[in-house]
Amino acid sequence: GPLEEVTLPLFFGWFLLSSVQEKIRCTSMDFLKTLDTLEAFKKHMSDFTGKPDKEVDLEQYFEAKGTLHCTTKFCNYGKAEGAKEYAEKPAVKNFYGSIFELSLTALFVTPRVVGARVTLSEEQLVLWPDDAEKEAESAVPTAASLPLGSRAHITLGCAEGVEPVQTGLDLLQILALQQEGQQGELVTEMELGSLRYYGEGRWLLSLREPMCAPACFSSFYN
Ligand code: 2AM
Repeated sequence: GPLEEVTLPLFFGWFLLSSVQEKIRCTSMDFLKTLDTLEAFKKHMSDFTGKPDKEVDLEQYFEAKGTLHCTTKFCNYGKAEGAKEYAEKPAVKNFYGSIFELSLTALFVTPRVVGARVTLSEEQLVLWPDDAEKEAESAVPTAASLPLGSRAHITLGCAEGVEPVQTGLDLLQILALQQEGQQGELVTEMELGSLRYYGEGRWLLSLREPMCAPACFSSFYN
């Protein structure tokens, strides 16, 4: 027959329903707008521009990348390690097409990306690959010692020339600093929550009220 082999997707993940996508994009834009006006941010602007006195417009700096989603397993059409094993997991088959409520607990900005941290529930962790954090070891040496699901995030935008895979790595880097006992510099209490600076252009806003985002567990082919 024509379909001798089932092709694996580019990736599996939770795809946010369109109603909530707009809300999150707005919240993220508002956050960037506010961050841009803070004296504390201006003080560290060269993290983004590479030059001391150059201004940056954060709303223009990042480019949105397609439908908002939280990747569980990047399969690269079967070329990625463990792709087939993941696709064959009973939980992946059973929950395929199901709606989940993701909890967004923080927003973060670096000179490379802007993203939202997703805190996964016990049930959602069943769909999380065991080695997702470990795979980031070359970029974040202590990543494997972070709790399962630490890498879970939604990429909201990337700086020019930056690939979205960077968002999870930058999140892990901040969480690794926290694990080492660096709590960051508390910059300000914003309406959305507390903003901390972790150096080298890394900003994390812990949300006072997590944002709830309904999302469909599915896969993406291009
Ligand atoms: P993201 O999950 O951080 O947005 C297609 O490229 C999707 O798969 C993107 O959403 C991207 O990043 C994610 N992705 C790309 N390469 C990856 C990798 N090596 N590991 C994990 N996720 C990856």
